[in-house]
Amino acid sequence: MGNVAIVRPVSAALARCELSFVARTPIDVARAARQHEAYVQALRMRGCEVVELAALEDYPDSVFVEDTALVFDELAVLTRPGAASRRGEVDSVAQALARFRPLARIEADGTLDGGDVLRIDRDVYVGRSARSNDEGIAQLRALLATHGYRVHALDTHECLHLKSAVTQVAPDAVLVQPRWLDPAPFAALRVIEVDPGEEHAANAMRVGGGIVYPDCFPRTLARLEAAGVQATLVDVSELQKAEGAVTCCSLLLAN
Ligand code: CIR
Repeated sequence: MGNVAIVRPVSAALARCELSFVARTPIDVARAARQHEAYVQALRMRGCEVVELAALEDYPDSVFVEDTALVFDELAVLTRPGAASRRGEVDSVAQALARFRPLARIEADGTLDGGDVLRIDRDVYVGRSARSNDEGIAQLRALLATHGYRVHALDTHECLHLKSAVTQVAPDAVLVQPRWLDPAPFAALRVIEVDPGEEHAANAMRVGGGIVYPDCFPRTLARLEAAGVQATLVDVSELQKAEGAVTCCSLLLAN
């Protein structure tokens, strides 16, 4: 069984991205594009077949494809992103996903960003955030109920998305930023906390039996390695200035 990763190149307009909890600093878009290419290469090294969508130059945040859809084994759910500036990113993702899955869609007035959704087996954790509202979460719950998934809404604090605060790093382990999320719902798993000095370190992308992980969190990396997690490191510093990280640049499908 392999993985397909759907990605999209960096928009030339990246510097006009949405920002919520990160201060705006100059972004070197050419460097961001090179970092994205290296990230895509890291996905290939971890065994992914990569499907690259056409660039959407008029959508500054369009490299962050994770927010536009949720992919399950049985179906894909197109989101209605919480930021109005991002809603036009969804249709081209729909075209690409239609090859792989039956499609469903979050409808107005629901909002949902893929970055707020963490699936662990049949449990689907959804951040109730500025981007994902109760209506969007209720629609997702209804869509997934017939497929046997349990949807749990979780409150996050001071971060953009649920997956800014927690990601899965092994079948039995999550990586958590406890300042932004109460880890109690994950007590049945091993909970690895980020190093307190590495605020944004909780976003890891689990793929190919290990993780793709930013190269700028050495102390949290040491904790992950001590827990037996194998990491492929990437420099995503320019994408981090756009409040992105590693999960947000892919839609991952198991096939
Ligand atoms: C935004 O605010 O929508 C983008 N600047 C960053 C989105 C990052 N997405 C993610 O982590 N899933």
